[in-house]
Amino acid sequence: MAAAVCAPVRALVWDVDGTLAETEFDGHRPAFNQAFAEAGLPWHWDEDTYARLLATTGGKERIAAWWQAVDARAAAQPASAATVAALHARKTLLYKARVAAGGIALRPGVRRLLLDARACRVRLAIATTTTRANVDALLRATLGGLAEGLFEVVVAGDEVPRKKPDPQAHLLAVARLGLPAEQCVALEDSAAGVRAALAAGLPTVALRSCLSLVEGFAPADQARLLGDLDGLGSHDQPARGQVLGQPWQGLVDMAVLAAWRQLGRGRRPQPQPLFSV
Ligand code: XBP
Ligand code: MG
Repeated sequence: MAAAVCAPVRALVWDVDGTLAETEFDGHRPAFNQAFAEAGLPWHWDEDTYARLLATTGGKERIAAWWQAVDARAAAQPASAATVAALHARKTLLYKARVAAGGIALRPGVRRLLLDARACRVRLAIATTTTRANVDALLRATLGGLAEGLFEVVVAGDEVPRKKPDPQAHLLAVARLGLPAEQCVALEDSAAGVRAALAAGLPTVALRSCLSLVEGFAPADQARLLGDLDGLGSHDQPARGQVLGQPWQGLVDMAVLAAWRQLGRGRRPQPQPLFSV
């Protein structure tokens, strides 16, 4: 594809969990549970519980919020932060091993769109609340050698003081790209991710995941989305949903994203200022 066709979009800013791959319920959740079991804790997060807990973004924050809910007195002890950190470190190792063993695949169409973006010289970035080591493990396991240098900018985990739905991760990704937010497109699956990307001023396409099917989006956020789809689509299963409020189905590629950007120019989300680093 000629780069000029994609000109209105100069970068894609990808979320990881739920967007690149369905990692939450069969990747992160069992890793948390195994870390709890190994530590002798009677904690177990079933899918419904985990779906609720995902409202707290970040694994350490999620463990701390759970502990606070089940035993506020113990969670308030000075040693609790170290316990959370140790549980989370173990969980990260378990998650990476699960991913390296091939337990998680990219969502349909992700590889195709990454390759299309590269062919169009559209730059690639990541803005995620997950730990950086998890991102590297997922990219290595699913993309192999192609992962090398594919994403020019990766903002992950604790690199920003406040995680999604705060826009800091997206704002930092865009600042590192050195591009105006309106020349990028964010791809997100969760309510928190959509809220964050829109608040950073990024035209945003929601790719609904297992999580967003459960939680949905706030109507005010949904109304500001460029697209709200069930995925990127594949040749045997086109994506379905809405684009700029109209029903749409097809394959999401760079030409399609660029055309949506042209059409959606009047609906630009307003960015918030970047925190000082
Ligand atoms: C999703 C998250 C992450 C993972 C756990 O991130 O909220 O916290 O559930 O990762 P995103 P860590 O959708 O932004 O990729 O345990 O490494 O924090
Ligand atoms: Mg996500």
